[in-house]
Amino acid sequence: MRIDRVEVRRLDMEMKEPFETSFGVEQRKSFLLVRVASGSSEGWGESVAGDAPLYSEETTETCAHMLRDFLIPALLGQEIAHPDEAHRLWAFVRGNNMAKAVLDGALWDLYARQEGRSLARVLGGVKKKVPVGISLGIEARIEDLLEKIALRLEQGYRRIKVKIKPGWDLQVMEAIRKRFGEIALMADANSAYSLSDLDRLKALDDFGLTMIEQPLAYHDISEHAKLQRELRTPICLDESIHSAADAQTAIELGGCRIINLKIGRVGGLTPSRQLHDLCIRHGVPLWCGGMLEAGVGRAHNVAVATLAGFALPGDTAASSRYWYEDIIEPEVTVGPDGYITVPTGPGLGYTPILHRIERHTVAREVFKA
Ligand code: OSB
Ligand code: MG
Repeated sequence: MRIDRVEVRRLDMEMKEPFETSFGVEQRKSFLLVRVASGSSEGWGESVAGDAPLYSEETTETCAHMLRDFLIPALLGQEIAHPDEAHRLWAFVRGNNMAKAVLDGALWDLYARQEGRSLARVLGGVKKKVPVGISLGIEARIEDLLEKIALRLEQGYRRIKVKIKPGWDLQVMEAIRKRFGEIALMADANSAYSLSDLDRLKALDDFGLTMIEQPLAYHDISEHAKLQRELRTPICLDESIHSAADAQTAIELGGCRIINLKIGRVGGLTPSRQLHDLCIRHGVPLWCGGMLEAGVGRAHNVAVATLAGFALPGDTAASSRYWYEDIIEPEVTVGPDGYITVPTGPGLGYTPILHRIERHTVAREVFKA
């Protein structure tokens, strides 16, 4: 496939409710939507960076810059047989994984559509449906969080993840266990702790969490290894893992027992598969993380979660949890059993709806070979 044309749109969408983590509150999402074209075929990708560098160094604006000035020029007019080959064209660009992942995702969708197969299939996915959990933000009062948990359990979500930070942790877990008993429960700290909080972190062991996600610094692996030796609760790394090589380091040092894979954070579906295969070899379970994606990004997450190593429910909740109206048809829905049925149509298997995309578009650029 020769890439003839790339369209980059910037969208701005309002979320149904604010989402608060230890690093900030989000209620709007500004992100990039990319459409690549080869002849009469096209493919779609979505960026996951935030407006500010709170989760990672990248932002929507740095992604736009990398795409415009480096990644798209390197790709346009090139003949590639498979999306993996695009990564060779981009090898000169250090880091900027979220920018690379937008184009990678669009190329994989395009490739799958040209093959007439679903993205899940061309990736090597083995599941027809994927289990889903939900990530719940910090609330003003514990009672508000408990009500949200009750609603989501009723809807079928198969595990509850709660955002924590010092002071919004032990009492919250205690209240959840008291009201809901032995539900599958985990906590995500987004780097809100340090090793000086060891006693507090050890106290979390009493709540039988399936894991604690990224308790320490966003760039750290070695202190997580020290902490893991002190905890019974498995540590899951999110922010610290940018590649299969990082995963290898973390596994060798004992910095985690579980890995949250986010396609954007590792630079796309090609590197996601490398990381996945490494985790399979080491027997380390993966699950698919989320970045509050709109439909295109969500569809990529559903596809990757069909790979065999994704052994735990992902943060791939239904479109309606985030959006008044998603930009794809059908929307992503979660059944009462807490599973998403993976679409079987070509490519993403969900159709981007142009007039809705248009309504949220605030800027648009087209690049031609
Ligand atoms: O740390 O997993 C995270 C959202 C934005 C940034 C980071 C994270 C999250 C979530 C929400 O936990 C996952 C989702 O529902 O998309
Ligand atoms: Mg996380």
